[in-house]
Amino acid sequence: MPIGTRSAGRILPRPEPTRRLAAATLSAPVAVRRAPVTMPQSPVISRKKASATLARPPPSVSILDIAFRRGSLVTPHGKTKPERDRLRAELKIVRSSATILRHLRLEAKPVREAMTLDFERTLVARRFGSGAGERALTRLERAEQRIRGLTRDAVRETHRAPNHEALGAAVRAFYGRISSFVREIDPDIERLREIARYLYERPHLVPGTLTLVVAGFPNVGKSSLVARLSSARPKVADYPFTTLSIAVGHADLGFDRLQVVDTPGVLGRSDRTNPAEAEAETAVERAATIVLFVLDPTGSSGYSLAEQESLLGRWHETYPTVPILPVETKSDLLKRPGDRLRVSAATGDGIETLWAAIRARLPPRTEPAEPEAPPERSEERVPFTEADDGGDAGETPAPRARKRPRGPAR
Ligand SMILES: Nc1nc2c(ncn2[C@@H]2O[C@H](COP(=O)(O)OP(=O)(O)OP(=O)(O)O)[C@@H](O)[C@H]2O)c(=O)[nH]1
Ligand SMILES: [Mg+2]
Repeated sequence: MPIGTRSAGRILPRPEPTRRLAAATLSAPVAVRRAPVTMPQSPVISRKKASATLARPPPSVSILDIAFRRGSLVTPHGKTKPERDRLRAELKIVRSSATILRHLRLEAKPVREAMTLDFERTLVARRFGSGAGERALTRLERAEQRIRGLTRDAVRETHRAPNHEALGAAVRAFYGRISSFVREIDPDIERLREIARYLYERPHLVPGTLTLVVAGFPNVGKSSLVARLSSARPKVADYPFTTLSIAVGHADLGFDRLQVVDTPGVLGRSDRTNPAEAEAETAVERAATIVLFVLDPTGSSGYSLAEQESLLGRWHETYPTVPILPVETKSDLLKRPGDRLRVSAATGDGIETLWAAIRARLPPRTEPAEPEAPPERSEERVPFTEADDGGDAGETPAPRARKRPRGPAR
C-alpha cells in the first residue's frame, strides 16, 4: 500500500529520513521529474501541404464528373418515346463507361510504357518499392474488366426494363456501382500519377544508345565534368548533393551520339542509401555502357581520397561487367604524379586525353560504316527499288541503315 495514502479512514505515517539521506537530498540538485509532454496526436505537416491535401479531391471525383456529364449529353433518335427512353438509358451507360475506361487507360499509359524499360522499371522499384507500379497497373486493369462486365449487365437490364421508371432505376444503379468501383482504385490512380510525375521529371534515356555515366562521391566535380563533356548544363555548386536526380547531355562522337549522364553523389554506405544515391546506382547498374568514376584528390569536396578509392574498389566488385574508368579531377588545384587520368573541368586540362580513353573503351561497333561510293562509279549501281527490300536482293544489296553499336543491356 502506498505510504502517505488514506487506508481505511486513517493516514499511514511517513517514516523519518535518516540524517545521511537527508543531507544527500539537501545537497543534491533538485531534479524535478516531469510527466512527458504529450504532443497533439495529429501528424505534423506544413500548412501549405495541409491545404494542398485538403484542396485536392481524389481522382475519381473528376473522372466520374466528366463521365456522367458526357452520359447526360446524349440525344437518342427513336420513333416512339419508350424507344427513345430506352436508347437514352443505354447511351448514358455506354458513354459514361467508355469515358471512365478512356481516363483509366490514360492514367496508366505513362507508367505502363515505362515498365517495359529496364532502367525506368528499376528506378521506380527503388523509389516506390518493388512491384509498386505493377500492382497499381494490375488493379486498374482489374477495375477496367469489372467496369466492362458491369456495363454489359446494365445494358441488358435496359433491354428488359418494362417502363420509364425501371430504366431510370437501372441507370441509377449502374452509376452507383461504377462510382464505387472507381472510388476503390483512387489510391492506385494517385500512385500512378505520382510515378508518372517522378518519371516525367527525369530525362528519358534512349534505350540501346551508348551511355557514359559520370559518378562518384558528392561534390567531387561530376557536374562540372559533364558540362565539359556534353551539351548538359547541370547546376554546379560548392556543396554536396547539388545534383539530386540524374540529368542527361549529349556528345557527338563523330559516328554516333553518346548520352552523358550526370548522377547524384554516392557515399557508399553499406547500411543505408538515400533516394538520390539509389538513382545514381541504378544508372550505373542499368544504363551505363561506361562509368566515369570521378575522384577528387584535393580534399576540397570534403571527402578523403581513401573513402573514394574504397567505393571505386567496391564498384569494381559489384558491377564486374561494367567498364569503370577512374579519373581524378581538379588537377588545376593539385598536381600529383601517377598513371591515372587527370583532368580539370575548370581549365579543360586533360579533357582530350580523357576523350581518347573513353573512345578506347567503347564497345566495337557491330558493323563498320560503309564507305561512300565514289562519284564516277555511282552510276553503275542498280537503283534501289522497293522490291529489293524483300531480302533476296540478288547481286546488289539494297543500302541498309547503319546498325547502332550495342548499348547498355536494357
Ligand atoms: N578548381 C576546380 N574546381 C572544380 C573543378 N571541378 C569542379 N570544381 C568545383 O567543385 C565544386 C563541386 O562541383 P560540382 O560539379 O557541383 O560537383 P558534383 O560532384 O556534381 O557535386 P554534387 O552534385 O553535389 O554531387 C564546385 O564548386 C566546382 O566549381 C575543377 O576541375 N577545378
Ligand atoms: Mg552535381
